[in-house]
Amino acid sequence: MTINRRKLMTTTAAVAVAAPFVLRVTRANAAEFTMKFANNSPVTHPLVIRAGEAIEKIKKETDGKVEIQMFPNNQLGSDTDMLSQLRSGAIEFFTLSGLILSTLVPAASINGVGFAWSGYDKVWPAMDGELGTHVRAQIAKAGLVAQEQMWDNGYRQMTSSTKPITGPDDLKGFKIRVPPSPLWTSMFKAFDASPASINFSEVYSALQTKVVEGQENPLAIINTAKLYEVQKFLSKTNHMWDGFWFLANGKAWNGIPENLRTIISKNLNEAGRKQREDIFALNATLEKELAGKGLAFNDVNQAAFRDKLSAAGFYKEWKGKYGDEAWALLEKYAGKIS
Ligand code: X2X
Repeated sequence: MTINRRKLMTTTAAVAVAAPFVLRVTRANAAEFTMKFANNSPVTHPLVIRAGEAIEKIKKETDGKVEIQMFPNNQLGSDTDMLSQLRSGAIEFFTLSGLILSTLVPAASINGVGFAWSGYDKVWPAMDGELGTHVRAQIAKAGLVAQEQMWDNGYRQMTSSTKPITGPDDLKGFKIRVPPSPLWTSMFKAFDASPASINFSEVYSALQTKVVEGQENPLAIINTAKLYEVQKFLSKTNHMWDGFWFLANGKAWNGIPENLRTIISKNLNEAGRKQREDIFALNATLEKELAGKGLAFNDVNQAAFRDKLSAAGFYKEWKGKYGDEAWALLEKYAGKIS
């Protein structure tokens, strides 16, 4: 699959190089805006599949004026690299976890506060409502544009190659990979674990070579990135909810005429809503599938983890960082957090 996709990308690049010669004779169909969309997601992940559909529709509905080339699976580098590329305008679009975006826009990690969300019935109204609006306003201040609808990454689960995580005590000294984001590091430090910030592009090999014992990710990522090949245990901690903002370089975005922007946004948001449904459906089937692939599942008592975070002052610290106003928005949707 990866090889095919790479071949496809090579072909696309070759076509793009040859395009100027073609354009002389088919001027009417020439794309006016050829843009790049990069992401970290495996090619079989619903994000890549639904974005691919949106890209086709955008091309059709703009009569070929807008052509978006997708570079999935960290083909253009790590999340950290791609965020730089987005800011410089080397790429126009990028899907990024709000938690990693927080390295640039601190408010953007707020949806990832540990054990905040009891279910999607709370998450989506928040992110489609005032909490999302608050974060998007902060993103705009950094010169980036976030589409209205966030895409789902999912509820995150802990995996390990050494032992199952059955309660917070199992995290003591546990060498765990976390994405580059202060909230992640802070939370696992509060558990007395030993977190290492590693971009997703390096996670499989970090687990394979045992640089770290474990990692945490939603089921759809664990499956599509084949992390079950290098992990033995999966603890259903549901410790954070994480989603992807569909980001654009602000300058590039504002350079697109409004009528075309409307078509792009409509299709991206529509695809995002479908992608949310895909992830939701996968959550119902993936436990069985991953168990079949050799992962041993266990449940946990979430309250024990939350109590440990409270005792470590984690919630107090992050409430202070986000500020009372943002925290009140989080609690308005998620319920009281302490
Ligand atoms: O880096 C990760 O673990 C991932 C794939 O979940 C994110 O994009 C945050």
